[in-house]
Amino acid sequence: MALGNGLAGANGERSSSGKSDRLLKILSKYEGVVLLSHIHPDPDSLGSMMGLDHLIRTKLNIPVTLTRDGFIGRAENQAMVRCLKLNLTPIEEVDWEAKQAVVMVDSQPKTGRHTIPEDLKIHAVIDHHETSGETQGVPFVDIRSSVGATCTIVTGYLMEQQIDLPAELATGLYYGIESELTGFPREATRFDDGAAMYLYLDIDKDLLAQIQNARLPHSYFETLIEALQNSFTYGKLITSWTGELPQAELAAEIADFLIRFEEVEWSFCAGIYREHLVMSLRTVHADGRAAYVLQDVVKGLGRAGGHDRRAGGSIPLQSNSATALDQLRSTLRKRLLTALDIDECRGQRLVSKREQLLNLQT
Ligand SMILES: [Mn+2]
Repeated sequence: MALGNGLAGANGERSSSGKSDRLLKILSKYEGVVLLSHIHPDPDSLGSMMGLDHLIRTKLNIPVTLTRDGFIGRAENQAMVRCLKLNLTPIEEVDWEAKQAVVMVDSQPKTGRHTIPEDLKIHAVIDHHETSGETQGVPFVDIRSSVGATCTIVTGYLMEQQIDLPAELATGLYYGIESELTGFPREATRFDDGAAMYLYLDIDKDLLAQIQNARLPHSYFETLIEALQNSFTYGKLITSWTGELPQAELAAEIADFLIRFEEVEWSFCAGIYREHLVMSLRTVHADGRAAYVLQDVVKGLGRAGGHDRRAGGSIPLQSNSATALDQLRSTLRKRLLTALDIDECRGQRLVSKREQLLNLQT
């Protein structure tokens, strides 16, 4: 099928099964495989692990362990795990044996996004992030930053190997791609669309709808109103500050929501999660280099990474005091304004205090 060749050639390669053949050859020397993804796995990580699990078990018939680093908080992601019956081993419970190969998906080593042992040997890295990690000495590396989702790359492997996809797997891979490609401008290539099309007929549409429309907890609405009440615009930028986040991924959801505000080009949201300030940055610009902007903003304080339109980061909090937190926020705000070339100015509330009070009285 032409689509298969297109996907396999995403990296300019001519051979239609080169990458997956090489990956399988490397993994075949081991008795089992452990699949890792970044902390707080998202649908792209989960779908990629599902796809590789199926690929490895079908072709090599060796046991595969899917892992979970940190918690999965986002309702849709929890629904994905539940509806698609994913069996995830908490990363701290993994027995690191030399006989097992370790495959990292949707992230790269030494990017501060994992809680694995420092010296753990990684045998393969499959990713699409713009910001790079350390892959020296890793036997198999397939990083394509132009591709919209890691699930697209993994779907390509399954197509190359001509493996039938159970409905739950097709659903997982499809949702992984879909969730990475939302937003405008789309960060996608024809390979992403080709993979999505290839998967589409095999998806369980009811399961997909259940995941997309996952029921939301009370804390979601509380945090949302807190974020809206603490949103400020500075010219083309909107910032939003929340206190404790009920789950780490909420900062990203709020930044995604605020970037649709017609008066801004950049949105930033930060909240506290487990002694860290968790941040998300979004832009409407296709070539916005958001990941590098956020890396500049957190320089010397924490870590960040991501893509052109979307970036995430975190800063370990030294102290819980309100003053220290205020100071950190003010530093980040100043750095953001500088990085985005916005003159120092007073932020305008998205919803004025007067309106907030009036709303309470009605
Ligand atoms: Mn991804």
